[in-house]
Amino acid sequence: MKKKEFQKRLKELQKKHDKLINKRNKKVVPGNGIFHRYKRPILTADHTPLFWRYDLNYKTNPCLMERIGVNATMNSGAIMLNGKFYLVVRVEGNDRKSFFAIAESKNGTDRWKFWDFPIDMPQTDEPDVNVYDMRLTHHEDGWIYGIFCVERKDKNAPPGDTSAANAQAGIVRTKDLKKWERLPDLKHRGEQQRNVVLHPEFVDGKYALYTRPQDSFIEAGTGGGIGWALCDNMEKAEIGDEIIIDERVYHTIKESKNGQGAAPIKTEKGWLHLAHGVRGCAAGLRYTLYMFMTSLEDPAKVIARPGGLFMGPTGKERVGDVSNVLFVNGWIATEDGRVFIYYASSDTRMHVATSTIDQLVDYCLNTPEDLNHSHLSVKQRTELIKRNLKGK
Ligand code: M1P
Repeated sequence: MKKKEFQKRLKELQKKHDKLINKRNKKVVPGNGIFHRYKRPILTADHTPLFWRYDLNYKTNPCLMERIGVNATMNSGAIMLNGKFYLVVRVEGNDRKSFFAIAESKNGTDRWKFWDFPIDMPQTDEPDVNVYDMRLTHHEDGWIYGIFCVERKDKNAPPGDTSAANAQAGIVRTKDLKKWERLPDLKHRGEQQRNVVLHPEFVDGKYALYTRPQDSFIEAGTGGGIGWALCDNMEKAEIGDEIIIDERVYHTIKESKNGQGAAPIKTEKGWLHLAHGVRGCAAGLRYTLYMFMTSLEDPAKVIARPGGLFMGPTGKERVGDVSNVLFVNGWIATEDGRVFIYYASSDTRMHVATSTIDQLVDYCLNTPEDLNHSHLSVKQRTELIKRNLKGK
């Protein structure tokens, strides 16, 4: 390619990228009264800076090729700091390695921009092969903790098995999202651990963790359910028995497995929890989001279980690298009572949905529970229909 052509193509790429990252987003109305989706995804692989992907030097890249491609931007932790919205995005390169990068926005719904450099994650003695799905918790001890999945090859895999993996909970902390201190991985009694989330307050003077014990990398097996365990110290985090506070249940949206989404949000009526539930079907695993609420006095005690899914993949969200998946590991509650839910679709892109504390509390306290039988579901629905058609 001639230098002139190179420069022309670069200008075109830059123009297209600027246009994309400066697009405004629009609420999809009228919505379902519980939350609003938005028209556009907030982050896609194309939102990552051109200088992450292209070598912009004519001498070393005369064809202006993408040298290190990005495949997906997904499952992101979220936090508000000094009035700005931040996501710790799981960015996946074309090499299938995920890493974390910060994106920020002033209004939480559009014009998200990545910081120039991804997070340079400090390593433990046993280097991570892959890292993903960081949950951020601004703890009352003053630190912002990030707990994420660290994946390494399963040491016990038989020879020739190149896919068996072991998942553990990696831990970092920061004050400003810039300087990250790596702490030892969580020690626990089980085989594998994913979807670990730190509760924002001390409970009985201890740190409290939501866990997801599982027997193998994909299957929950005899494990599974959202667990709860206390821990003395985050610098050498170790837990004993995990009490299951939200179990898997036959013929529900969380039949195969489930996992806590982000740190719960404190309200006057209790802690709001957002989680993912998984069921198997002919198309593979289907991931949807659901909510529950726990007691202010005892955050491990579930006080409301709205039945069924809160949000499931629809339209374009249904298709991607791992189709039929919605996943969440970040949400932000603002001081004025708004809630920004950052969810990923099909392991490919990030979206936002907005709601309010009042709406989500109403949803949790007034949505009937799943009674686990069709005839009881019909009874619930018939009561609603009768109330609505009174007088007809
Ligand atoms: O591919 C869907 C999701 O699969 C896993 O979820 P879980 O921990 O519940 O098994 C995770 O790898 C998650 O990142 C991914 O989105």
